Amino acid sequence: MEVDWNLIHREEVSQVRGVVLLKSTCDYWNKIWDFQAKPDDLLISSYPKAGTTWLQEIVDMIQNNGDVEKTRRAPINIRNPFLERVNLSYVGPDRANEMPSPRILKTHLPVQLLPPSFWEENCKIIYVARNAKDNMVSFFHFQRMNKGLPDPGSWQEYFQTFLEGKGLWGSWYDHVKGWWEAKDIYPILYLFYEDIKKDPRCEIKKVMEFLGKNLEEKVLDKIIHYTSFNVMKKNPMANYTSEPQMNHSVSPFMRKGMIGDWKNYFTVAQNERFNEEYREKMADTTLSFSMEY
Ligand code: PPS
Repeated sequence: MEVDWNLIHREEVSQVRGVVLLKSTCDYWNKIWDFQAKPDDLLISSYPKAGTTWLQEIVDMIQNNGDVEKTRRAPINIRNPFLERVNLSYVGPDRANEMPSPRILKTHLPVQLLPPSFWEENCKIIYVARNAKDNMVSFFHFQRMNKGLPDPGSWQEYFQTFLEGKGLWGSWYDHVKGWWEAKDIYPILYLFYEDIKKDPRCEIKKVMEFLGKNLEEKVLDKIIHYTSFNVMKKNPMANYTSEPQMNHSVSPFMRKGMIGDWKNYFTVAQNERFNEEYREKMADTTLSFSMEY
């Protein structure tokens, strides 16, 4: 079907407790905050563009014991409702409420904005974090291609917005650090995009153990294969090609899937400025990232 891009409008933003979110999310905030989680819900959480879809596919493959046909039953955004996403045809909490348990849900909310029922029900949560530089580059391209999101402006403008923590879903620093602290209190498996990329077997095993699954090595081999970047890029149930507001000819959702692409975007001056701020903002945490392959 031919998409008329003029009919798709870039949304405005607003704020909840100082965090920039889509206006539709803010308008529905009470409903999102009151969302009732169930004890057997599994939540996949991340800052946007940190590897959410990758984790969603890994978890679904594990839950379906490596059965690829079952995993391809529906597009990924239908399989795993996006908690705080709301638009004309989609209300995250309603989608989740209509779904039978056990549910796998997705969120990009910073830890302080997670609906309290997830903590009350002691739900298992998998958080995936990605180094800030690659995360920023990926998000910039996503806002260019996703015509429902605000225009990111030029790379230089976007760089500034990101550093100031004024982009969508708020500050990357607050996000990754907040969830890092929460993992010491709640059942949270905290993973890194870079680790999954370097050693998918080891990281997928961690997810399996966290989910209480014990699958044979040959099933694990299959999961590694079907969740690899090149296979997921071609999988219409995982690559978001059925999402009308995304224009993949501007930049595909499955764009590069690599560590270190930031080197193709950061100028020397931007890199110096970034590194200086990074040192300051990460001085109060034990959390550390790899930005190189
Ligand atoms: S979203 O919209 O927030 O849910 O996006 P998210 O899925 O978090 O992030 C998209 C980026 O993850 C890359 N990706 C992968 N990388 C490696 N392997 C696999 N299997 C994989 N699947 C998705 C995707 O390409 C985006 O990163 P960039 O750097 O833009 O390519």
